[in-house]
Amino acid sequence: MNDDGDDTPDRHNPDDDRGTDEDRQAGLLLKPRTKTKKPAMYRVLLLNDDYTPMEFVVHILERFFSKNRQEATDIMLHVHRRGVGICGLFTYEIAESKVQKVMDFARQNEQPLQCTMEKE
Ligand code: TYC
Repeated sequence: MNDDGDDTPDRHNPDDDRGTDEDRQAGLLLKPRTKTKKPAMYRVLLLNDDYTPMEFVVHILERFFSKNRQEATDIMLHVHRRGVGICGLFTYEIAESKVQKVMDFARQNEQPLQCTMEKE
């Protein structure tokens, strides 16, 4: 609430820096915005199958997701037992690129491994 009793920006009061709608549209908002929007994040997932060798999946996790041998083995075994597991959380473009690279690599090596992404 400002001094004149209503709740609208008061252009005559120097302490009221909220600006009018016209000011905002003209880019004249005096208070700098501190909020920066966080990008939407996407989980990259590996799916289990009965054919892809465990060692191949561990290699994928090391090569494309920078996991160490222990982390890669844990994720691979999780996928093997539960059917699906998370390789990492990325922005849309990075997630899309990871999925493409994994699918290309699996195809080149004639493995049926499936990699996909979903919004966090
Ligand atoms: N289930 C596979 C096997 O027994 C191993 C495997 C794990 C395959 C994870 C895919 O995303 C996967 N050889």
